[in-house]
Amino acid sequence: MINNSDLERLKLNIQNANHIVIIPHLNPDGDAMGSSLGLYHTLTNLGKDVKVVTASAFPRFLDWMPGIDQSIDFEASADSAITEIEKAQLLIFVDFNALKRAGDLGDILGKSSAIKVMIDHHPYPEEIADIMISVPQSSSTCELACRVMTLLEWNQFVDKNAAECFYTGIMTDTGSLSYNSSNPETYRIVAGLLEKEIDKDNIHQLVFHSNSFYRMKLLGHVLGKKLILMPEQGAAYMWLDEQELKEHCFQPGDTEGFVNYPLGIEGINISAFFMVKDDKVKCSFRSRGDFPVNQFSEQNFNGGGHRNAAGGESKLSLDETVEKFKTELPLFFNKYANNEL
Ligand SMILES: [Mn+2]
Repeated sequence: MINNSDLERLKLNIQNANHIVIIPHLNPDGDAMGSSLGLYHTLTNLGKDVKVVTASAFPRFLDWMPGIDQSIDFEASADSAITEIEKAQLLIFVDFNALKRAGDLGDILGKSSAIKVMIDHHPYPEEIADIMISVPQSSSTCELACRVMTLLEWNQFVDKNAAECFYTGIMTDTGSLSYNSSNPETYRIVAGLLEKEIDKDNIHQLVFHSNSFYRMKLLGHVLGKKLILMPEQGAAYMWLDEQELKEHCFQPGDTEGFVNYPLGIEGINISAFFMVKDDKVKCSFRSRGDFPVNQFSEQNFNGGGHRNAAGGESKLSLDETVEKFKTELPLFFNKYANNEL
């Protein structure tokens, strides 16, 4: 729920701030970049000096987004990222609700004396901001951010650029409105964005049909050679090591969405994907129905997220991480099946 006093404080604090920095989560996806840039355009139109600072690079399939070339990547340009954060009177965290989700930027954000706002739709928020707008029922942070702009009566500042960005996050977080999107309110927001004359078919094309040759080959490789089923749990898992990524000229974002493919197999309702990232193993989990991958990830892989979509990480080797999954999933699944969670 969004309460009125939070909205009033948000409005006042935005009105009073000149420099505003918006921060999405680490390894930003369509919803994280969409909500960052949607707010960036909207608040810029309101006359504010706004910057988007990311904790790590955005994926290639989003490089068409209006304004994305103005965002500052902390990993690539730490100094200018820190300068912007220091200059900010207001920080807006979007699409995450725990500072660890901002990676190495988390500490810097935690220590900042700026007023902090969080706009997010993940469950179990930590108290990381002065103004917390947390609505786990929302399909996406983009939907929520858009609703907030309307409630603040700033809809006229949501221009076509902002609308394209907001639409992108709703589209990517709901699999093009195929899941997590049964609330009529989502469509009212989409209708409002279409009224801004966005070309939604083109956005779909840009995001989903602009694979690089290498990404397509990598997808073929992982499905062909690295997909294992666990029929008793209705689960499947896949993994990629550093060598395989290198051989396919890996770029950030290339493995985005891979974890969803096994759910297309009859009888598979749980999917996991593991890959090496820096000195850790990045874990992604998906499910259909009520199997809570967020709880599973929280208990075993230092992660969390939504019931049907969660992330995590492991400091074990890739092989050990996969072994851990093979051991822990059946144990957790039994508890789930016996209603013992
Ligand atoms: Mn999201």
